[in-house]
Amino acid sequence: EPSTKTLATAVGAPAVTREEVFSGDPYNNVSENIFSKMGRNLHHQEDHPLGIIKNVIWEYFDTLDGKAFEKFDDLKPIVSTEMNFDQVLVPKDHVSRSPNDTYYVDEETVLRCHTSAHQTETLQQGHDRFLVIGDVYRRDTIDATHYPVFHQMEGVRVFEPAEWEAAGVDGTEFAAKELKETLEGMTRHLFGNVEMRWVDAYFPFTEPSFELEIFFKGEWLEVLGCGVMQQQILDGAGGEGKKAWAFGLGLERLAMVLFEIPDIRLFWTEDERFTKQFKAGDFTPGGAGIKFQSFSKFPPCLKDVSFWVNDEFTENNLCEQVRNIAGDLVENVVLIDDFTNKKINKRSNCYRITYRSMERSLTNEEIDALQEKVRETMAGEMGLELR
Ligand code: FA5
Ligand code: MG
Repeated sequence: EPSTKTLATAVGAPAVTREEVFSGDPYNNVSENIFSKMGRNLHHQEDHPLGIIKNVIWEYFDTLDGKAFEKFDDLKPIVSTEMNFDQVLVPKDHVSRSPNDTYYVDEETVLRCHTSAHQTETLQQGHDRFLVIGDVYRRDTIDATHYPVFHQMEGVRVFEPAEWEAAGVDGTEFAAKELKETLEGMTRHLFGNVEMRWVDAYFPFTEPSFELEIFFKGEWLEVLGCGVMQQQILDGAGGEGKKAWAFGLGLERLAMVLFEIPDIRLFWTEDERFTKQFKAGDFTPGGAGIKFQSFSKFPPCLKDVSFWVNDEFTENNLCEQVRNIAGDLVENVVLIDDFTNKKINKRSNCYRITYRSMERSLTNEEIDALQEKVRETMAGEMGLELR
């Protein structure tokens, strides 16, 4: 039954009420499953893997010369579309604005899909070097590395003309160089002495834009996105004539590789076999001080469902329904067959849903009941003709 109380929050974090999230607006697409994650504030727990990563990065920014970076870890995740998209120059027709990708409270209010939503307001308040960390929300597919709620850290630093003039280079070049040095230092602080490479990237809010990759445990891994802030953003936030850089990173991704956490659902478990394995003081660069020992390899259960695709069908919508029904018991949803019957001009898809608990063995009855509900929802609410 939906609860009417305000969600419990960690100290210092704002409460999120049902009324704020469920507006009754026809545009609203937030689910109970998503609401149940709001206010958990995993990043406020210092012995949680996300709290550990947050503090290790904060500690690095405390060691830098000059004025300290200010830190914001309790900004409300409910923001205007203006903040989430317009202020950071996301084009009107960008896919991320679609209700297929973003959770809308109403047509002008969303659950932030990135911490970049707070760049402008924080600059407007006069802060010129800061870090913002928080939970962000995205409708997405289901697998071991994707979850509809995850955590990001944003960093912004503003420079005065005197700083690049003294260096004898232009502002953009100066900011880009400083950005790269700072983030290489942060990456060594997290990963030790790893091989790194800069890759050109695109973000609407930075130019030039880069991604930093590291060679870690035999693979190239994207660590973060960043760039020199579009001048229009800085100008609109009271920074005319100045230059700034910005970066954004995903904390789960870093924690998963550093601590060898195999499934993103684990961050949300309250099972002590998980939570007791992490202690803030044990962190060492490269993560060797903390290694997650898997406690559960319960058997997976695979269920296939075939149907004729209709015009409204999207994979994100299916995944949202499956999450609402099965919660964290769903591990993976993958398209395994896609064909068009030319004679009747209909397209058929088959999805394979993998159910598995991180904590216990599931019974056949339990899984059959979940799968039956998924099928009912597909045939009912989603209007699909099952095969
Ligand atoms: C952004 O969100 C940009 N706002 C980052 C940025 C900030 C760039 C400032 C430039 C300047 P992107 O969508 O790539 O970029 O997400 C950043 C990180 O979030 C990714 O590298 C990844 O680590 C993480 N991430 C993205 N989607 C998910 C997901 N569904 N689950 C877990 N982590 C995710
Ligand atoms: Mg990316």
